[in-house]
Amino acid sequence: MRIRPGDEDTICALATAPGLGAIAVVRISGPKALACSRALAPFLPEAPDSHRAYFGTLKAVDGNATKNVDEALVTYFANGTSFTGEESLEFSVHGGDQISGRVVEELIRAGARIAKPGEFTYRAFLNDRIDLVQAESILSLIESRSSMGSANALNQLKGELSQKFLDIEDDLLWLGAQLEASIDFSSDGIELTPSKDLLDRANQLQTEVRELMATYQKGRILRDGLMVALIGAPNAGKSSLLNAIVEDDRAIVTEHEGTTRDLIQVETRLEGTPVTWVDTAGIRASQDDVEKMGIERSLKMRKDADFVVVVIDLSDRGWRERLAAFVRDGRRDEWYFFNKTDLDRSGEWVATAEAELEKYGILARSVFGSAVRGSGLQELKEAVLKPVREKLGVAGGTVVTQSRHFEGLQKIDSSLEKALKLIRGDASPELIAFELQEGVKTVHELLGKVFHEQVIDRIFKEFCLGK
Ligand SMILES: Nc1nc2c(ncn2[C@@H]2O[C@H](COP(=O)(O)OP(=O)(O)O)[C@@H](O)[C@H]2O)c(=O)[nH]1
Ligand SMILES: [Mg+2]
Repeated sequence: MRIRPGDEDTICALATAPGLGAIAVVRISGPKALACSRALAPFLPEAPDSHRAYFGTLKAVDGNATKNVDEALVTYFANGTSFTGEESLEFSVHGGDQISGRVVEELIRAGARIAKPGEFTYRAFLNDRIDLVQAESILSLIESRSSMGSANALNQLKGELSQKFLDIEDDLLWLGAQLEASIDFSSDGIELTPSKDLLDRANQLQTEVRELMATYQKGRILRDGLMVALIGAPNAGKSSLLNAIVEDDRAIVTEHEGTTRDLIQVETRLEGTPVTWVDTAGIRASQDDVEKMGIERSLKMRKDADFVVVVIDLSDRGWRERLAAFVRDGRRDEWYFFNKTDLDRSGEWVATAEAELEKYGILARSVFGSAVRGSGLQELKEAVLKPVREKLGVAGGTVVTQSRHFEGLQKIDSSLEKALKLIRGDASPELIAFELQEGVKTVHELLGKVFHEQVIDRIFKEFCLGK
């Protein structure tokens, strides 16, 4: 199928990562794929078998002479049977950029052009091999950073999420048809008597749309992982805690206040989920400009992070006042790490503190420990993981990971909301039908059934070359 200029060209590119490797794969796709390939791979028959690999020597003309380029395994895919839906071939050659670069050059000389980023996937979309949602899943699959993330992307590629969108479209169309059926062409004009069934189904659909929207947070964690911020007063031991957790000397630790001035981020994995720990500048009133900017970043991080740990130094005489201030200004889901328990000679710190924490109702969100001794770390990691486990639940189920899909669902939800209001308010059927139609349109945009040049460009631009 051809929509834009260049869509009918034969395209080629290196499909594997550039650099050293045992083999490199060059892919070519389009109406002239075989003709271009045979210029370089004369051992290919005029009518090769689809999905069959042919082995032979690649040859290139160099002045008057013909030179051997490499020995290669060339796989042929007939028109209509390949990933792109077009005639395609894959050249598996020896790795390194030299030979694969030469193959690409020769294919271009024979009439192909270099593919744009994501253009192979774009072709698959153009030729109806996949819809837009599936195309996006390919990118997620390549970029996924956890096994759960890649499993989810694979489900999306198989069409699980697309099917959900199609189901929504079906329901919207059903509602539209019911609506028409409930129009009463009486003598005094058009009257609408919506059946209870219509309202029920519309409500039910809205619930389903919202349930799907609710998976987005889980989807975001699958995709991006979790951001955990360590905040607190200067010298509470935030940097020491970071170093102890990631088991590496990443942040500078000194006995001087105001040592950490910028955010320090270290990524780890907890049960396969990427977790980024962020050490921050200690929060206090400061005259120093640089420190003040650092503190602003700490405060922003305290708002934006998925999980906040307030570090309190229990050896500090003023810890009660500090705690009171942090509880007062903080989010209600923050956790507290009471640090430096190794300095407790009386053995009474924890018990005394517990009574105090009970007053604030934060005992269940508190961990006692010592960054220096490494105690309490496991308990803290468990605390971080608990909401992840809850949100991720048991693996499986359709999950929305892309903001584009989430925004589409939001639009559908608001169309439904308007339609429901109109139905209840006895509005004219055309107005209701219009809102339902808007919902259907959004589904079409999501799946790429309507061609939005900017949307398409934005999606495929994200891909790497050769995909
Ligand atoms: N005894 C003891 N000292 C600690 C502990 N954690 C941090 N410190 C010390 O407290 C001081 C400040 O630590 P640092 O990690 O730089 O605190 P930050 O300002 O919150 O980042 C340093 O001298 C650390 O060695 C701990 O668990 N026990
Ligand atoms: Mg620090």
